[in-house]
Amino acid sequence: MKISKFATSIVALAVTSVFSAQAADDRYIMRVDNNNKGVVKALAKKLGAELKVDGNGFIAASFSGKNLEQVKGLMNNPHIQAIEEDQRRMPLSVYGDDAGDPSAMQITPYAVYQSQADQLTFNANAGMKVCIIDSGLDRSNSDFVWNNITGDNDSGTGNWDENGGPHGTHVAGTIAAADNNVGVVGMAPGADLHIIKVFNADAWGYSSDLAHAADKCTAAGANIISMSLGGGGANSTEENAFKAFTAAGGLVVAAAGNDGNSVRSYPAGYPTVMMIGANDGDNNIANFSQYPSCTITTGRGKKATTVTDETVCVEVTAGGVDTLSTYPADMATSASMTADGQYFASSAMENSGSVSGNTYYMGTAETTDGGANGNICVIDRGVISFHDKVQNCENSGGIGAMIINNEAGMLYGTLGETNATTIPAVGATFEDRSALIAAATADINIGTSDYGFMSGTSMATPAVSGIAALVWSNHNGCTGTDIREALKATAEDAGAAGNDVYFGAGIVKAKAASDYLTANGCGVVVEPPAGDVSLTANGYRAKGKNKVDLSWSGATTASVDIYKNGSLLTTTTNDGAYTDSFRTSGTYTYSVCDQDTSNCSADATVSF
Ligand SMILES: [Ca+2]
Ligand SMILES: [Ca+2]
Repeated sequence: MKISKFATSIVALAVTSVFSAQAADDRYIMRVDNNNKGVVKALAKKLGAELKVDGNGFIAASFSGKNLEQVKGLMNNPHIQAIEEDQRRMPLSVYGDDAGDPSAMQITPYAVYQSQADQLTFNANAGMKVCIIDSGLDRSNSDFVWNNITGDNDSGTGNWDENGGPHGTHVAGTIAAADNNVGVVGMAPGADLHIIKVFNADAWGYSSDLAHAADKCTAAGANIISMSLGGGGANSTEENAFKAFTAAGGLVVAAAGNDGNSVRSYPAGYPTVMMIGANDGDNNIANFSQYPSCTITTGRGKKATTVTDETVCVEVTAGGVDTLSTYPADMATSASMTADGQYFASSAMENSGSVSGNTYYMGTAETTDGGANGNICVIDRGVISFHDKVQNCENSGGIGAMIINNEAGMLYGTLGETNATTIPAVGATFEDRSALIAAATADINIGTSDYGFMSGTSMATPAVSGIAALVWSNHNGCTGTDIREALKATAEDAGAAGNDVYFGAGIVKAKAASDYLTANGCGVVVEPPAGDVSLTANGYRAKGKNKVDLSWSGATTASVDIYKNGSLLTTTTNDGAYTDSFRTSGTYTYSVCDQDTSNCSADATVSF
């Protein structure tokens, strides 16, 4: 089996900010046929309105000091189909990165806040060590406590502290970037790391590499193995390596995969490995996060049996969309932008450089405009290409350009394949539009950086590994399985109510998990929530009879109810096994339930 790194995108973009622009008041939307828009626009202007948006089938304008009824009275025109208030729309991000430039200050990524990692202190004396199997950790990044980091060289991939692409360095920063005054901060800042490089620029390895790597993690004394990688197909040698690591008290964490489908990836799909999905800053699932079912079917056709097992699907999620972390030096492209001295979110479009100056609002920049000379052009998206807008700015003497989105969110774009422009150009969010247009001065900076963004379950996985190290460092008498159970027991439910295939138990919460262990101690046998009884049914013939061996786990009552084809077959001791015996042929469906409850296993079916 080939194993691949999981990263959906290496996004070269900016320092994200959470400033929200103040929407202009007294704004109204008028619906009007495009054919008659000119008449209505002229009338509005004549009445002192300021045109805000010239849309398809509508215009938006501000009428200073006028309420809706007054505007309806003024704009009493047969071409206008409707007039309504232009409601404010604010950015909805629940969690955001700090605003700022990570080369100049320390930025806390949103996932740290979302997972409560900022509410718990990493205990460096507990000796927690995370073994990262990836593409190496590049020594050129200074945001690590390098004395706490070891690694293994591999003849096939080269030195562990030289990058085989930025992936492994990004992953390592999410776990353990130092809490200093620069860059980012990891979930378990400064934690001991052991780096095993199994990928290089070709970006894949094999199951045998992982089995061998797991042994190296053990030899290095690691508590946690973190794998932002995977591929199709189970492999018993590989599975046994992770089983042994877990049995010895460790925790193994791996990515669900980024294909946005229900395929089960390995190693994440092995029961001893904790599978991690990715969510965004708004507690939504990432559209790329894989969601395999929690059931396993064995046997074929009539002999097929199905078992529910919550360790073969996503167990928890963490932030993994637009995750800011460490890069090998200068390997990331970044943009930063300020307006009137405050940081605003931006994305790098094209052309490196650093400019500062006065701003000039160019509208949609469809022609050159002498007002832009010597200034930074503030431009609305729409009508013509990004490239032509920047070209018109530059041809007008403009020194830099910001193009503002015309729909919610950040404008990510490039200037096309034949870029004839040279001035730095960035994208900006629609939410910041008013503030950016109102600003008198701006700075735009596009350059290389030691910090950048990636998205993937690869980014959520080290977040959980780091959170596990953080929680575990405060409860170091626990086993890895105790930590895994505590993270699941205290995850915040998201998506569909209760456990679901996208989120598993939900979004991990470090403080809640630590409090849970403080309250309950290690070694707590977690009572499975409803629906967690698992059942296998094995059918065979013996002594002229059809026999079905049922075996189950997860039931919590002293006796269990066994149902056959929807009817109660028997109530028997909860000892995990029962054999049914009969002579008739046909298809038989079994389930096992906590006695007198509806907490039941999934159906298991046998045919004779
Ligand atoms: Ca730092
Ligand atoms: Ca849920």
